[in-house]
Amino acid sequence: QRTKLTYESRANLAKSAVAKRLFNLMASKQTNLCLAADLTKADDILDIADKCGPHICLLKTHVDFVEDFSEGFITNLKSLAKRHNFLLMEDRKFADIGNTVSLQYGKGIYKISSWADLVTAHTLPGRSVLQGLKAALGPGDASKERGVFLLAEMSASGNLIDDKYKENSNKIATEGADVDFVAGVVCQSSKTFAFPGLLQLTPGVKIDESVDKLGQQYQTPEHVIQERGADIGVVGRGILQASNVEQAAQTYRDRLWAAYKDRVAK
Ligand code: 6AU
Repeated sequence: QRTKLTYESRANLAKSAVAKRLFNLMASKQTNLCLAADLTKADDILDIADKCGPHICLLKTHVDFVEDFSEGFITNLKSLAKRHNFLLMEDRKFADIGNTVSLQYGKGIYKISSWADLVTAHTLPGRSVLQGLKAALGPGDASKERGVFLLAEMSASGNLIDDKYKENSNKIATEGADVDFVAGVVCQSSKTFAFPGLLQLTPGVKIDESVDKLGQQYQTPEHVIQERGADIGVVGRGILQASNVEQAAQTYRDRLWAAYKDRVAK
């Protein structure tokens, strides 16, 4: 069973080089916390990345709502990622035809492919979403340094994803020529896929609140790791809105990690 294996052992099973890197980083740094840095000012993101950097394996961005986005912001973000040893994920949720996602990934103001180790994509368009993203990286072995997390489930109440969609998303993630480009799956349950070389990224993690006003549904760190099978827990407002963000990051890190240690020990 996937959830019983350690991150170190799963690194060896990963087909994506970035997934391998992330599994090993998590194991050596002892953290399975992803910070959703959902802030609108570049300096605020850099500040929180610096404060929480020692506690996270992954920093997740939504660059399309950063009001003062610049190349300098990316340069600084990359140097923080290097200093504190975490990877960068742009949560772009690509969902268009191959040609369009290729342009959205590689071009425009954000040039996402030039800096984001990982991106998210919906499986709605089918396999061509992976082919399109790969095409933006040009010839050569694109999947060595870049990877994709496919959305197979969502945390929003009333979302339209059904069992058939999940099953087909799982097939795209585990079968075919582009599996070396898939680092993991964004989902809510360990039943969504079985392959241990993929990482399960689960958002909707908060210690004290079960919903927000716009449809988000939360579970505790222990619940997502032990009952839902998450490998990485994504925390946004649980940390961002704390009076001491560093301390909050430490708390989420400790609880997510302890839940993982418990899971593999049992
Ligand atoms: O902890 P929060 O609710 O403040 O933030 C959750 C973060 C946000 C969402 O865009 C994202 O997780 N998210 C995703 C992802 C990661 O793709 C999928 C999903 O189903 N639910 C969700 O909240 O940045």
